[in-house]
Amino acid sequence: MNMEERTFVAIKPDAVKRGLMGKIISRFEDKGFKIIAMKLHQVTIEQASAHYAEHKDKPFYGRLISYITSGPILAMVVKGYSAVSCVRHIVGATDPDKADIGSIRADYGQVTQYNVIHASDSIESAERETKIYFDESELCD
Ligand code: 3AN
Repeated sequence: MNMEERTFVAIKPDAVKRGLMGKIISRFEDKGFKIIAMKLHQVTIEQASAHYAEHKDKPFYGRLISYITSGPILAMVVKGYSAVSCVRHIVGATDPDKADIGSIRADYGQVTQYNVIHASDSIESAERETKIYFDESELCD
């Protein structure tokens, strides 16, 4: 059964710099999702390390932390039916070259390292990631 859920989404620094925020936000609004929190935010090293803790032993970890802290992100909490899986579908596979045509990463990205956008992979990750970037009082739910 479809359930209303909240998920955490971040438009990454390269996409903010490229002026893609409006186009990307439209994808979620066009689908009918509600954006219940949003802010342009410079990620701190502490937030980046907390967000990507599961990747800390990966060879790309250092580059990932530099990338996500290289300029402001647009952090959002998106709400809707099956939001976690549906948003991941709209976002596309991690590698933009393998992402479905029409997904955000396929349309706007070229390589995995600069893949435009982040979206939580489970309800638990969404809760955890939302808390890294937002106070509960900032959510207009
Ligand atoms: P997703 O963001 O699709 O859930 P994860 O959680 O596997 O993918 O990876 C988190 C982030 O780490 C990716 N969005 C990407 O920026 C970076 N990343 C993942 N794999 C690689 C890789 N092989 N090379 C460079 N960066 C990577």
